[in-house]
Amino acid sequence: MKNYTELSDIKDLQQLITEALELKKSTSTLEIGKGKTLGMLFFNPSLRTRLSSEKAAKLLGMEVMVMNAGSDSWKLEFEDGAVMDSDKAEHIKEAAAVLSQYCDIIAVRAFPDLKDKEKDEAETVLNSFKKFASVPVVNLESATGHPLQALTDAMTISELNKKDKPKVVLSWAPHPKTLPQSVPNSFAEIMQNLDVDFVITNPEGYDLNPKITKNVSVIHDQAEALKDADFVYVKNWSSYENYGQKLSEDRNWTFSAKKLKLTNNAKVMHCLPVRRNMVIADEVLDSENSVVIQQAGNRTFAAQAVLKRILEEKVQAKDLGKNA
Ligand code: SN0
Repeated sequence: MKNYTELSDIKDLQQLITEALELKKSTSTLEIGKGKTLGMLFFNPSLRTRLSSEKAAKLLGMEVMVMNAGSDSWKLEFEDGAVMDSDKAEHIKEAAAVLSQYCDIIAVRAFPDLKDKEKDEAETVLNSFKKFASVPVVNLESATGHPLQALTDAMTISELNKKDKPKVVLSWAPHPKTLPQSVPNSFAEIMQNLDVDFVITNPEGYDLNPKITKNVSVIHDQAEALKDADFVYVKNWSSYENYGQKLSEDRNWTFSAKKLKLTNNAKVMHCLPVRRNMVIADEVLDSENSVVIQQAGNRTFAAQAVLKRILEEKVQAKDLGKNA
């Protein structure tokens, strides 16, 4: 694996999931990352992604450097040819090249602005790091995807599943803010690569990008969609059609005990942070059905599997005498 910026960077999903589950059982720190540094840049807040990635890197023997790029560093300019007379003091060309001398892997979190669909879909921040860094780049949630979360989700479903082909439902929920489509996009993408019966349910106007959902059935009647579900992934996202807008805060979509009763005693998932009693009711989050804590725990091992793959590829490339 050269970079991990999108799910298509994974060539063997089942094998990577197996490896992540094996890493979870292992108690030893590996040597492969010794003398190597992971640099993480956050343009947005984080709890799990930051700490699980740091832990994953350390379990591989790596050193870790973290920076809140939005507040601690110089403001970065991404536009080619810009006359830099604004508040942006440093161009990504220098920043990425310099960081590449300090770090062996650069990981970046950069949410969408949710104002201009084309601009967000261009993934300027992530792609600029890919373009101007000379070391591998990892996506810690970008404008359109959260592949580390999706790998964790797939790992958690594999770990808990007892059926040949479980029914998995991605269920929209109300939220006071407008949130990215990144988490549901990546979840929808990875579910299409697993042997599951996958359904999405959301109110009208909240259909995700059809290029991502492809042939997945989208059911606007939540009760119908939840029938016989073995896993329910609850998540809010802002409208894709009316880009970045909040069209509804309909509490009828909150995932409550009543909704849970419609399922096959489903395991309930969420990437966290979760707004209690808005997205998921206390009675569900505090029940045996909720697996959100186990899911968050798995973030470490999904990240560890990915970082390990990247380091292995670097070692291989070096052995072959290539400039890795
Ligand atoms: C982010 C999102 O993409 O939905 C990160 C999830 C991993 N979530 C939020 O920004 C939630 C913020 C809030 O105020 O609840």
